Amino acid sequence: MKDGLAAGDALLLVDVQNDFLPGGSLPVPNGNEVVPVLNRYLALFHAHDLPIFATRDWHPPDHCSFLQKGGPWPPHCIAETPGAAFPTGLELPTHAHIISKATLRENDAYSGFDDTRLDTLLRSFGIRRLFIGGLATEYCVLNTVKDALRHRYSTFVLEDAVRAISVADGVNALEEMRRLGAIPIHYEVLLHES
Ligand code: VGL
Ligand code: ZN
Repeated sequence: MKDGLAAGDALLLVDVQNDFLPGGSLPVPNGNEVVPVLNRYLALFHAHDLPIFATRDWHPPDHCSFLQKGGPWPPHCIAETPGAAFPTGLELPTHAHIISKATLRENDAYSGFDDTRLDTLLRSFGIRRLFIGGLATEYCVLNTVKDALRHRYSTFVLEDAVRAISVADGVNALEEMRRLGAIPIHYEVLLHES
């Protein structure tokens, strides 16, 4: 980050949902810690009048990724249930754009770009740089960042606002993101350049 926040920048939150927090059905260890940090990013982007996007895992009750269907995960983020909701402490502005993903029984999707209108929406807003944080580092954050780079967005990873299911896999995922061209950023640094 050299120039501070500007037109064409957007914040993208990935799957900050109750089921991925401690006490949820697929808890990310310390996943709750991203909430206050993301609130600061939300306030900063809001103060700069920059658009805010949030993906959410939004599965049917018999989704293919669930253990009873032969998938790898316990049932989680079932559409319209409290587990799929954003945590009450997350200060999403009312104008935030919500993108639901993996909504069909037969398909899973780790990336917010997978079978959604996200890319079209970002383009309609003239977004060129994406600032991405959320859960979990080595699954939906990693895959969303890879797709953002593939779609040629300048991509920043909010390293203080991501948490992994496995700490070691999270470290490797962040390394991979950097190797692919994603730029790591921390709130204090962004704040002082904005
Ligand atoms: C996720 C596992 C299953 C994620 C979603 O948001 O990282 N992980 N579904
Ligand atoms: Zn899922």
